[in-house]
Amino acid sequence: MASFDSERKCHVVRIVYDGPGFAGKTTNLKRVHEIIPPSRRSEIVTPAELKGRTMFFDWLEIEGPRQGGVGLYFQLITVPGQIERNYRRRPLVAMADVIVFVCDSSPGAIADTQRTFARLRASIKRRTEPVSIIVQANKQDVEGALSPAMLRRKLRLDGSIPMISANAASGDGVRATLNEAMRVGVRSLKGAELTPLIAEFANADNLFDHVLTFEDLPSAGPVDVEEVNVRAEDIDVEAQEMAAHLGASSLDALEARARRAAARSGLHPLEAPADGADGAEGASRP
Ligand SMILES: Nc1nc2c(ncn2[C@@H]2O[C@H](COP(=O)(O)OP(=O)(O)O)[C@@H](O)[C@H]2O)c(=O)[nH]1
Ligand SMILES: [Mg+2]
Repeated sequence: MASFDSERKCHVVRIVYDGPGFAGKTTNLKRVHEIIPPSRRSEIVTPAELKGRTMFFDWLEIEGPRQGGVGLYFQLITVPGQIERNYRRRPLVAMADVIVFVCDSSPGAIADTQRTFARLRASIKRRTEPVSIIVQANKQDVEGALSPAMLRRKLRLDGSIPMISANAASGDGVRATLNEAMRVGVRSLKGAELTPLIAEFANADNLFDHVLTFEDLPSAGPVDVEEVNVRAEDIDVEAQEMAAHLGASSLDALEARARRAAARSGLHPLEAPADGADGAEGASRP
């Protein structure tokens, strides 16, 4: 799913924060915005925020370390959590390269968290491509909060799914969650054929226009506005650490794929010299 943006000549990995309303998705983005230096992040864009609720999405772009000589950006996007906004949430989950599922660990919120996670499982089944999930056990500061181990049982997660304990309000666990999502996102660059970045997902403005088209569907329900504010954060993950997830040979492959994606788009082919074999080429996309 990872894309190549031929305008900026860079890879784009989309990290979508899903979870029930009030779990702390927007708070995660706000903290990220605080900890990432302005030179490496955008501002948070939250179209049509209403009384502090995310009506459509929050959006924040972070610059990551270059991969295989090509720039890398992470787009952080939160979804509206309320079930009535599911028609707005669905296209955002469908385009995710990585999903961070934010749990409200308060004892009274477990039913909502389970329901929302079931909805996520259903959305993932609809996808043609697999997606990695990271679960954040947020609001660990609340009295009687379910432990990460208990949440794992309640959500029936096997040990392969990373679970990160957090108090997003104070910032605890926000960076760890983001770092894990970025690591997984970089791994997703490794196997997949890169597709040219679809214009609808290129920036927050276009994404807003895209999500608005779902308002016209008969099943769309009443129009509401939820904003997503995502800011770039201070990324702790070093370039070498990122590269370690890929391996030197796949960095070359990555660059080669980026070049081909640029060529396919016919707009701005990369200026890097033409390469030879690309042994790590993934299967072609459907
Ligand atoms: N006690 C506590 N409150 C939190 C935490 N994270 C977020 N909140 C609060 O929960 C409320 C909902 O957060 P928000 O980020 O808007 O939730 P969203 O609907 O998932 O985007 C806000 O009042 C936050 O300040 C946390 O870890 N602990
Ligand atoms: Mg929100």
